[in-house]
Amino acid sequence: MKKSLFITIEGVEGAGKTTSIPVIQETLSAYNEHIVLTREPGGTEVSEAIRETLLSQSLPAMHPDTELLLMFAARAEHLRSKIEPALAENKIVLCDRFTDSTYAYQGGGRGIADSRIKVLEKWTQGTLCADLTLYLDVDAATGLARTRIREHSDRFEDEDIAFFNRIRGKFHELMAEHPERYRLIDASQSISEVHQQIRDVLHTYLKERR
Ligand code: T5A
Repeated sequence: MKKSLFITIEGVEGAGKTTSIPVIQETLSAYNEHIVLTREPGGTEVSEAIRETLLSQSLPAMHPDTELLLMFAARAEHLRSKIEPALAENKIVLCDRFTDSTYAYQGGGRGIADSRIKVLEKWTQGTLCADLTLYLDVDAATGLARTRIREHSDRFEDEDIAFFNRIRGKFHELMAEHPERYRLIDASQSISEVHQQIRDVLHTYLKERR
């Protein structure tokens, strides 16, 4: 049985992705202790440099096409130098956001057509896609309220609520399109309830793979 797994975590800002990572790692380690934790945009030195540009508030606004191409530039580097080698070594790759975020943010949020994103997805990823996507669902206002207690925001967090409502709507479309890999987590619940849902979903998923 193949031990490598590519798992992505998705959701609007403040859904609780980062907070859930230790629970996900701990649950997965019973299956395969070789886990590579990474994130997008970012994950490698070059991709993290691109991330800084993407999230920077000190630069003037960038065109949505530029934003889209930078996301995929960061992803190409991340795939070639980190994700693909780890999967080839039978490791689990656990990635905080991946291409579904591009469909949600640059597609749903910025209005770029899916067909244009698909071209770049195919070019960059070929047939590689996540085995499992944990989608943490919370309404945009609740998620944003959780992040807005932070001292600093980034370029995306400064967008208005309509932008994040479109993003959540797009995640729901993606979930309907890919029921085989999407698992819905109700992220409006308390942190401990969210973590229990994640454990349950992962245990069921891993059991089905055995
Ligand atoms: N992006 C990314 C694109 O536009 N296109 C792309 O292709 C990709 C890959 C990345 C940005 O880039 C965009 C999307 C993003 O805007 P980021 O900083 O990585 O920037 O943004 P996020 O991934 O959204 O990180 P956040 O920290 O904002 O959200 P998380 O990780 O979902 O939330 P988390 O876990 O940090 O929690 C936030 C706060 O809420 C509390 C936590 O304690 C924390 O204080 N919290 C809860 N409180 C109550 N109940 C719960 N259930 C809670 N869960 C967490």
